[in-house]
Amino acid sequence: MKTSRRGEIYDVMKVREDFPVLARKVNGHQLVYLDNAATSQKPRQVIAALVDYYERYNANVHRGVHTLSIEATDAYEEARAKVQKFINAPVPESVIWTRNTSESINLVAYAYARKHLKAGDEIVTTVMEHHSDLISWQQICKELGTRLRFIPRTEEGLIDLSTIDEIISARTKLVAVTHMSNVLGTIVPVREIAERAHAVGAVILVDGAQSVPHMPVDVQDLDCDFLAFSGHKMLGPTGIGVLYGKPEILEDMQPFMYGSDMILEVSYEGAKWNQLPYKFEAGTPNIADAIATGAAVDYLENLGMDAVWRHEQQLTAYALRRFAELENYRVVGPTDPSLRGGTISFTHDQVHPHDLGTALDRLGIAIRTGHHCAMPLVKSYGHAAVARASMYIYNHEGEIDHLIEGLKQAEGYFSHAGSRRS
Ligand code: C6P
Repeated sequence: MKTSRRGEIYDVMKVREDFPVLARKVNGHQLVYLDNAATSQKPRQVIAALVDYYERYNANVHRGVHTLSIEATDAYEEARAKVQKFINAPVPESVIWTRNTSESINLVAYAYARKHLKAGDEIVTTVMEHHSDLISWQQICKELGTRLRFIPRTEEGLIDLSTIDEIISARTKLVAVTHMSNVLGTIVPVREIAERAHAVGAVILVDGAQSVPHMPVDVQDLDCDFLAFSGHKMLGPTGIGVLYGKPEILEDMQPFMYGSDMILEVSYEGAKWNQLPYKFEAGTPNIADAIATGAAVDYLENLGMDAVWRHEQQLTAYALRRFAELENYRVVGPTDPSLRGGTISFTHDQVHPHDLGTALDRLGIAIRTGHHCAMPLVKSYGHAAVARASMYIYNHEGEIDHLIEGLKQAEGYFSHAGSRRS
């Protein structure tokens, strides 16, 4: 692993040069972008891959015999192979392009759960899921008469496995858990949960929206049956996501959507489905964004996912130390940096998170405030909203210092102005 002159794992300043937007000024200040859990910024290499496709070989895939179509098809399938390698999937056919994590989870809910679950069965999730990995299962339960059960959290915000053998039982048919909480930063012990799920004959879906961009994720090592994630949180474009599935499970599933490319043969009476992964990719796919996601994977592989993760862990440890210096701010979630990622939610004893977010924006610092699409979790801490700073490969300690100074300023301003919204 390479270490830069400043003792960083890779040269963050050099990496920053690849991200045009990071040179921007916002409200007269140098942009400090700490909203990476919502979406990451994009390097020139990813933007160039998009431009290159549209300028040189824009064509539909899997349909043409002309040069442009063949080039587009090759690039589209190469990107799939890059993703396959990135998550160590056994075969490229196990990687399905979707629109985002939400669609990937919905695909499993529609095409797997509806076929394999029935009234009386149980679905198990955790209390720290994003709405995408909660509402789909609530709806399936309403429709099929299945029961939704929750793995609890500890006071500190870690997953509590003490009752796992009771929660995941012979009635459990599907387990759906996040790999890293988008609110608490908590890393969920997915491998242990997968072992328990498989011991009772259930399948496990992992929501990797917040883990795949930040740490090495190996689907064979985790032994998950499904993994869902989004391109836009890992340097790629919006509108593209991935569903990994074990090939034998995908084979046994019905298509999620119907149309062109997902069929082998059609008559007026019926149709025969195409092979994997095309069975799940109806219609003209998001070709440009898939190819650009391949470029994003190249970028991350070039840094090395071990290096990316170590960089973020160091930065998280630094940020948590700096937060601990603040008297009236409270971190919501685990404070041990080895148990969490670089997504740090926090509150102030008096100042509303939205006011903090607005005050920081005046200083060019972008954070997110609200319930972060995990309303029940945020509410369980007694809050309607929290502020959240989330880091990525290009953030550095100097930016954390700006954040902390900004928070001190905001506190001073609002204490005088008397902000006490609930
Ligand atoms: N969380 C956040 O600011 P989509 O929007 O489909 O790409 O990803 C959904 C999703 C699913 N699971 C987790 C753990 C997530 O964090 C997200 C997206 C963003 O926290 C936008 S709400």
